[in-house]
Amino acid sequence: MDPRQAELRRRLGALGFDDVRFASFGPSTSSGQALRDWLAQGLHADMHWMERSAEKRLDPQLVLPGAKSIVMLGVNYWSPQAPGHPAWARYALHEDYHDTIKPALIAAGRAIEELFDVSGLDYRYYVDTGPVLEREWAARAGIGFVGKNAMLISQTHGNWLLLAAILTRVELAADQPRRKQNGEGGVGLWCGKCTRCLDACPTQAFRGPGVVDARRCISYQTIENKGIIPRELRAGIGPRIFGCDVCLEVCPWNRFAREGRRLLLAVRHELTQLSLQEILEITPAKFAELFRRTPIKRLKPAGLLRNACVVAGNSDDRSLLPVLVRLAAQHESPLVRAHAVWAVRRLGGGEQLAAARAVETDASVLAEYAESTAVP
Ligand code: B12
Ligand code: SF4
Ligand code: SF4
Repeated sequence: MDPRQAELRRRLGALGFDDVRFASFGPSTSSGQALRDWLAQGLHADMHWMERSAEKRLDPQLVLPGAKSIVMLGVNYWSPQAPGHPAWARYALHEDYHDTIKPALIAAGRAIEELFDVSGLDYRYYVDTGPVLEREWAARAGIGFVGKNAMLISQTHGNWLLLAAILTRVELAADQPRRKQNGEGGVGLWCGKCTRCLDACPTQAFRGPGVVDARRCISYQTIENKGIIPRELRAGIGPRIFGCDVCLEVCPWNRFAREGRRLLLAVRHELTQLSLQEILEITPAKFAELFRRTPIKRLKPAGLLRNACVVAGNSDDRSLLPVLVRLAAQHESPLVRAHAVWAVRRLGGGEQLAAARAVETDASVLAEYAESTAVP
């Protein structure tokens, strides 16, 4: 291998990336059909940006004309810290990784410029939000394989890798994908007969191995969806207030996971100490203070309260009724009121709600109240 490429790998590792591998843009052997089918079936819910960027996701030349290679990077975020109750997705218990990984991507770009004598126009980097099929390319570069849970699973870090990508016009030697000796690849390559993730999904979001119906996925519903969470999914959400790790946690490949160096992450594990009561009582000022710089801030207070109401409704904890009734009757957001009404009904607080209805003025809340009598 070109010594400059070996030096690039070394420097990227030193910057904090826990896995660094390369793939080439040859003639496509992509499972791009999987993305087309996923979109055609509407499994992307209202993430219309996935449709708009589909052609770019399928053809890196549309993202960076003349691109020859892609550098795929993994950042390990495993820690033994329990996700807490209410349960937060593990990645959310950090400052927003888009922000904390970006400076290292900028430094990585500089390293490419310096080592290969190219300019800033000869590469583009992304973490999560770019039009790049990150799991596909990570698998092709050999960071791991795509499990039946759709995750890129690393044989050294388990399910706990965040991914980033640098497309470049520099020609880099490709690393080998991890294939079986007979050359077999594809989704579920090292899953064998295991179906734990498919069976454990609380809302039956898998259409098949590797295929997630975002409309049924708790991660989508609690993070991306800005509106009402469908009633039939609320019970399955259980204690999960932001994101979902169920299909990751159950995977036996996590036995290889080790704590990461966290050079590119800023841990916020203290968030697991927040009780549901505290969250239900949160003010906008407290929300801003607690969730500053975390991915949770994107939800805004009303989104978090919506999720907290669902979790409260699933909690069996009747001591939450007074705060829920208050939210149902008085919160300024109809979204919050609607989910609070559902939670109160589910905890058997119909009478208290009826008493508070005197101050309900919003038609959508009244409709919700009527519908809520049919708790699944
Ligand atoms: C949209 C999106 C979502 C959506 C849709 C999820 C999904 N399964 O597609 C929602 C909001 C539900 C979501 C949830 C989560 N996400 Co997300 N998400 C993305 C995003 C932006 C695009 C994914 C995408 O293109 N989906 C479309 C499908 C068709 O593509 P795909 O899943 O990547 O599958 C490819 C291959 O696996 C293969 N393939 C898939 N199915 C099949 C079937 C067959 C038969 C074949 C042959 C091939 C094949 O082909 C596909 C296309 O090349 C990526 C970032 C990015 N730019 O890639 C992050 C990303 C995938 N998410 C990530 C994470 C961490 C999560 C969550 C764990 C967050 C959480 N804790 O709540 C969950 C996990 C849910 C799950 N099991 O997938 C990480 C995953 C890291 C990893 N190690 O895999 C990514 C890469 C972000 C990042 N930069 O780290 N996510
Ligand atoms: S993230 Fe949760 S809801 Fe989504 S597919 Fe995995 S287990 Fe199911
Ligand atoms: S839980 Fe089992 S089936 Fe699912 S990804 Fe892990 S090994 Fe594969």
